[in-house]
Amino acid sequence: MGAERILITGANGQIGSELAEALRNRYGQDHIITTDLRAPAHPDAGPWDILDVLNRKAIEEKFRRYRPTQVYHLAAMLSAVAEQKPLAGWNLNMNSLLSILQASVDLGISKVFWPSSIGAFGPTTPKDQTPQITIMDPTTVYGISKKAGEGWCQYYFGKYGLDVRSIRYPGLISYKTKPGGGTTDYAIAIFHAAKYEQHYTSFLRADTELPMMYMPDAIRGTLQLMDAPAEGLRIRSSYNFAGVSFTPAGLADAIRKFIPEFRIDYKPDFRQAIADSWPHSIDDSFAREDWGWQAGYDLDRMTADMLAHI
Ligand code: NAD
Ligand code: AKB
Repeated sequence: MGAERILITGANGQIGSELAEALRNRYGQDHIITTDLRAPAHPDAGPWDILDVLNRKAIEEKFRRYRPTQVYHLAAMLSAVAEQKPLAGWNLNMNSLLSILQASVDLGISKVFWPSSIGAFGPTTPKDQTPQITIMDPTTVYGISKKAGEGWCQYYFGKYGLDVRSIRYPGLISYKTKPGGGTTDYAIAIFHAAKYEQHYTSFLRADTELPMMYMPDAIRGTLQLMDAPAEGLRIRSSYNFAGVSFTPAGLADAIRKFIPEFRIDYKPDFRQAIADSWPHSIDDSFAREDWGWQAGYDLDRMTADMLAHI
């Protein structure tokens, strides 16, 4: 295990900051190199470097310098921000992935992780228990980039044998790092507002059901997929991955079990249309069968833990 060297891009973000901590606990501090556009919040946590993933030469230079055995490519623009600047979103999400995939082949990286999203699905995708293999007609630039990215991952596996693995994350909920501008971010902001103001105005309607997951489950599942024997992985585009599905009204009810005076009202904005195009719940039976995935947190357990830590 100690021989692994892992480089993470976009490591200062919501997922990267917790993934880096988990990987450092497992492989040792010096075996994980975190990279991003800026210095990390905790520069003493382990080796870090500046890497702009839009700079292909810089990617190659860092791969040569650190000789990683695995790369987690997390740098991206999330759904709500990308809708504000679609071409920049496409450029970052697509071109960085292509550079990482090609540099990994050229420089002999043995394993790559890249996250897709429930955003890769669209309005005519079956909404309940969305199957692994189904209609994918995303209407956001974020979703278009995730769907195309899945195709490229599958292509690099098939053509070059690159061991690239991927998960379609649902909306991730965490308290350690702020989210980066997604449609599911209400489900984090609501906890801060509930605890400190006892009131929250949701930018999604009360009945907007979306697939979500608590970060500790997401990190555990990601490491589980990366540990799985390659020959058992039937999916090389991206695995469906389910935690818990709920609506803003349902989450407010769960919070009221701990903060009875909490109030919520609703002022939907442009993010409503994005949420309306996404599934309600996910069938993750391929992940369960291929690498033993099982979510640990339900809504009440997650709510209790979030409120205890915020
Ligand atoms: P985030 O926005 O919190 O973090 C992204 C990081 O990328 C930031 O630290 C940012 O500084 C960095 N970055 C931006 N442009 C860069 C560049 N040119 N070069 C290097 N770094 C750059 O995102 P996140 O929530 O941690 O998401 C990570 C990945 O997981 C993304 O691919 C995202 O689409 C995917 N994902 C996230 C969620 C979620 O709910 N958080 C759900 C599904 C998929
Ligand atoms: C977003 O809302 O953009 C992300 C995601 C589900 O991909 N949280």
